Amino acid sequence: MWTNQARIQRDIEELAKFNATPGQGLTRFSLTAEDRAARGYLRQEMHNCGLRVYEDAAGNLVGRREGEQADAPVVMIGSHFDSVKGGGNFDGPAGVSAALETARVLHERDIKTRFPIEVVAMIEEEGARFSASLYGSRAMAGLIDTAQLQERKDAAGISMYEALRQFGFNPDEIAAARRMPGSVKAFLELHIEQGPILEAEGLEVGIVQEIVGIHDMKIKINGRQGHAGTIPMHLRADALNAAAKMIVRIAELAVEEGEGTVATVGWLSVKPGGFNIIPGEVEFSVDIRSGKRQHVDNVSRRIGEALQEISSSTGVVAELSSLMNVPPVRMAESIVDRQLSICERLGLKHRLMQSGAGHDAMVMAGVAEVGLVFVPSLDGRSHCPEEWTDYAQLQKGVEVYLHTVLELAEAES
Ligand code: HGY
Ligand code: MN
Ligand code: MN
Repeated sequence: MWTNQARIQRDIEELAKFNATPGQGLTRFSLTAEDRAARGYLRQEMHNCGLRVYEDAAGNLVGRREGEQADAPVVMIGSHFDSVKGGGNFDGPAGVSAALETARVLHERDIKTRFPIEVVAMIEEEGARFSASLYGSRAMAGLIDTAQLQERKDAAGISMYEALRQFGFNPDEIAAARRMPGSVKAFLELHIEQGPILEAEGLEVGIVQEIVGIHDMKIKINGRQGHAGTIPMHLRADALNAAAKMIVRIAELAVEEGEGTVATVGWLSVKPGGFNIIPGEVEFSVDIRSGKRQHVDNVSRRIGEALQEISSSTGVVAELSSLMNVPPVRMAESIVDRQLSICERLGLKHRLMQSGAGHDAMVMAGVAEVGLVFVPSLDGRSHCPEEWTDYAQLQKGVEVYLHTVLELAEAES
């Protein structure tokens, strides 16, 4: 193998140290002290393998390696380094390490490539702090503006605009993060599967053909706060009771839609939150996904209809806001074919598959040809402290990734 398993393992273990909740999974939100510490490690590793390091206007960290052909479009490789709350050590960092390790191999073997290569560590892919998922890649695709940065706030009410400024970036220059059409030859990502298929089928590598469409929304239910003992049931506008009816209905709508459509309510907040107070205000998230855009659209529409029915029958006022809506995306056939032949050549057991998880690659597909390589997840688990991929397994995926990059960047033979 060209890659070095110990270096890959060190990346994962070092990045795992930059964690706001040690002992309770990994929490590394964007533009925090943990982000800054991780950035410091990545910057040093990029520098050590000869990359010119810079940060783009969105706050993504980039290491650039020049190619032989001046002004040629870049082969961009990487993933995200922010995490969910209490997540695992591999979701994102596995892909950042794969890109770093690729750059290390190019450096130590002094391999020239026709096209320049950029190693990218994206921020706010999870949207765990600002509810702005796939932010780093959406900024590169020119889909983020200052109004959105001011609108998206964290739990403490700090806007992404303010957080970027406090971190040292200038949010008013966000448009400069956009990669112009034709400036990126390809975007290649390695990621853990986060599901059970590769492990269940005893396979080593997944070659992703398509990523499901995702519609993320937030629903706010405004009821009438009151005393839990004095208001008769028929006179209440109980925000939590209405939200509960809605949440049950959302799951039913996904099942009714069928063909693998999923819908998840991941977080919920209740105000004021007292055992003897009728809740006045509830907010919760909704995440709808399907390989077919029509299913996502149907469930989204039916959620709006159900919200109206439940509101009128319970006397609450509901507000639905759409946070992000990305259609299903197919990876570039040419890259998929290339990856399949590399797996054959390396003798790795592999299969084509769909990704139920969202990735920056789905947004970068609007900018360049994209490819996505999966490695197995232990027990199919992710977004939890139990998330794990054996380092030997991860290295096999990185080998496929490296050779795909060598071909896409037209490395000298
Ligand atoms: O939500 C996702 O699928 C990804 O983990 N951001
Ligand atoms: Mn991820
Ligand atoms: Mn994730």
